[in-house]
Amino acid sequence: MAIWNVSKECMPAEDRRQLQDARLRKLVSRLYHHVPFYRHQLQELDITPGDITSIDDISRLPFTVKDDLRDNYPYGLFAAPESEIVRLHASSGTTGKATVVGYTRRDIEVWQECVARCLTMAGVGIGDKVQVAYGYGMFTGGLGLHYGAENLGANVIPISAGNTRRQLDFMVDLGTTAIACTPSYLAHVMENIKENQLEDLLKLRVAICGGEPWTVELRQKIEDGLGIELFDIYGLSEIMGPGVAQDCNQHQGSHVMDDHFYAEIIDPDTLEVLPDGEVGELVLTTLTKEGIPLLRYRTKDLTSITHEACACGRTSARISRFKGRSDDMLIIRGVNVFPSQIEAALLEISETSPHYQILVDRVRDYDTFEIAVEIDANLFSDEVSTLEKLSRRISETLQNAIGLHPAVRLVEPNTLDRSDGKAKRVIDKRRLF
Ligand code: DLL
Repeated sequence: MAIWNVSKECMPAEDRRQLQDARLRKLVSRLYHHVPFYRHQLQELDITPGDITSIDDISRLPFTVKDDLRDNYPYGLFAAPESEIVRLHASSGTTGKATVVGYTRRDIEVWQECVARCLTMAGVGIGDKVQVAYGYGMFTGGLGLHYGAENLGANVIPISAGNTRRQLDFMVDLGTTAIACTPSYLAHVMENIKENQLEDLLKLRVAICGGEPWTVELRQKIEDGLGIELFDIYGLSEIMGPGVAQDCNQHQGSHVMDDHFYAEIIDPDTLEVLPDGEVGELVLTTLTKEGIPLLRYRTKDLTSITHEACACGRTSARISRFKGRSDDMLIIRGVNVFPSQIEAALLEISETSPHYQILVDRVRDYDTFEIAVEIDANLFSDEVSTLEKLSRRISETLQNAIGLHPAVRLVEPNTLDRSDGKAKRVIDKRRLF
């Protein structure tokens, strides 16, 4: 079985630092000369590229937030000319517009390498059959895992998300040894495997799960239920996609690919950098990206970091299991959703009022998603079919806006709780952390 050369992940701390120093210098110079947004920011701070000499200088550099990508939509933060961009992906923005990211050929190579390194950490290699059940398309999950697994030399089964019956047929017939999908989808797949008594027909050994928060309890339940080992892969499209970090077989935190992504933890209120072990917001700088490199991107994901070497021999920084987010983004069935997107979509429908509630729960490890909307009391005297049509229209509008079909419940005015005068927009009953 081919294993990715782990020398990069095991390099001595001093060598790693030197690499990061050199890469940060090059990055700042690239941004200063190619991205007006960053040039203005650096000029305002009175920083020229020559002032940044080592990775320790990173704390002098400005932060980037998701809204900066939205404000410069779609190409404003690109540092490479259009002719060098070979792929575009997108994820949810906080309002109507998505966040668009672009990759040069070199960026795709680095991404493949990072995912191949993650798969190697999970013991996957040549001869393995990797069923990629993340969605393909603008979401980075499917293609990210696909190219990484192919780069490693594994057999890729590019089935994409959904259609569980077909997933099971191929899993059995093709002898899938590794599956890559969201943990909640894997829980659903497990139920189906059990219902159809397929356990003895499977060759499944490992699962590469991520894209949404999940608990150690869910991991344990699936590991016990299927007799396989689960790995926790992390990433976000603004930085690259899956493969920014993953846990090894020690499962003591996720190794950050920190020859490519420099990780810091900050206090989200004071923006001070926190020491190892303290929980705060993960901030990532893309040290080698060409298409859309970002300085100190605030991920809003809450975790802590350690720089202690791991028992597996890797010396890269490790981040602990995520403890939540510092913003209001929900991840429902693996899809990122901002309440502001839902509000903007509802406001397009004249019959709805601005009073709504988003209810999310998890039933048998699967997310349920309902929107309750107050509508004009007079509408309730209309025929039932009118209300059904309105519900359908709301659900379709939301499907277009956020990519998910919620159940819609139409309620009379003043039904939804507004205690303290503040609307409680989101009721999330899932226990994710
Ligand atoms: O979810 C990339 C990805 C795909 C990662 C497949 C892993 C597997 P986005 O759609 O931009 O990218 O969403 C990124 O998802 O900021 C986290 O809040 C959350 N997230 C991703 N992986 C994990 C994980 C992809 N392993 C956002 N644990 C991130 C907890 C995760 N949260």
